[in-house]
Parts: sequence; structure tokens; C-alpha cells
Amino acid sequence: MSRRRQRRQYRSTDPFIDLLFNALLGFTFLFLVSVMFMNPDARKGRINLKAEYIISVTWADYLSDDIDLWVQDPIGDTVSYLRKDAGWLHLDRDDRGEVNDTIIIDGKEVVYPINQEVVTIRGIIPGEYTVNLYYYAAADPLPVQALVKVEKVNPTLQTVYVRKVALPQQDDEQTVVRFTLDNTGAIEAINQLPKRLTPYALDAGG
Ligand SMILES: [Ca+2]
Repeated sequence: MSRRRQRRQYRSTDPFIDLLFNALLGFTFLFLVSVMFMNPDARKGRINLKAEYIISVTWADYLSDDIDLWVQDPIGDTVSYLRKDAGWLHLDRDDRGEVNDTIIIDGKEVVYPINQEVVTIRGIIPGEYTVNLYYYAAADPLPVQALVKVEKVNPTLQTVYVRKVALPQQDDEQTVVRFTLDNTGAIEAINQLPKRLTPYALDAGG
């Protein structure tokens, strides 16, 4: 009899405890999900990069063509493969096309076919920045197509300028974009007026 009584007692509280427990489980689950979405580090694809702007040029994978990115800041400091750090500008790598895409690991050739150069602006100097491309070495007589992107890093990564550029022949230099930053780092003005950044002597014959 006592056993039956115990069972009856348990059954009488069962629906209420079940309801409480399920509600608690539900709230806990919702809380965990919201914490996951509130935590910015859990967001997919987040880049923890200490920079204000990223300027990149990419051209087709596996090409042997060598394109160089030249960037000048408002006080006249210029980065390129000749000088990878200038003021608050930094070039991460001189990509020379296929030439430096192959490395040897354990005696085997491993190819990283991506053709890309990246310049970061690590601190804001108000004024005009100039972004140029120079076609350093052409692998074939066809024009090479390049894609230039300017991305603002803070407060969230945002593409502020994109342009496809065709470089017709070796030794061509083109101004892709000139943009002016205000003292908060926001873009005030944009133009594409040509400005030479390379020190190479101009070919007298044109
Ligand atoms: Ca290059």
C-alpha cells in the first residue's frame, strides 16, 4: 500500500515539475543561443587585424604576370616592393606571379597559386591617399585584368571601393583611386586623377 501511495504522490506533482523543467530547459537554450550571437568572436569570418584600411589587388591565379601595388599617404610616404614599411603603411608581400608562388616542403614543390598584394593603413593621417598599379613584368602580350579593393576595417569590415583595372602592357602605371580621409578615418572624397608614384624613368619613345 505504501508503495502505491508514494507513486500516487509522485504522479500528482509530475505535470507541474515537467512544465517547470521544460520551461527552464527552453530558457537555458534560448539564453545560450543569444550569448552565442551576442559574442562577436563567435561570428564566422571575423578578422582580428590591427589596421584601419586594407587595400588589395588580385589578378588571375597561376598567371606569371607581376603586378605591383604602390600606395602613398597624405604626407608623401610611399609603400611598394621597394619599401614595404613607410609611415603607417605596410605591404605584406611582393607577389611576383608564378615566380614566387612555389615553395619546397619536404623536397616537394607546393604551389600557392593566388596572385595578391595587400597594403594595410595602420593609423589615420587625414588627407589624400593614392593607390597605383604598376605592370612590372608581362608574361604574354594580352592585357592583364586586376581587381582592386579598398576595405575599411573599423568598426566593422566594409568594402568602400572596388574597381576592375586592365593593364594593357608591361611598364604601364595607373592611378586606380585617390581617396581623402577626415580625422575620424571616414572617406570624404574620391577621384581617379592620374598621379605617378614610381621612380622609373619614363620611356622617351612613349
Ligand atoms: Ca608584384
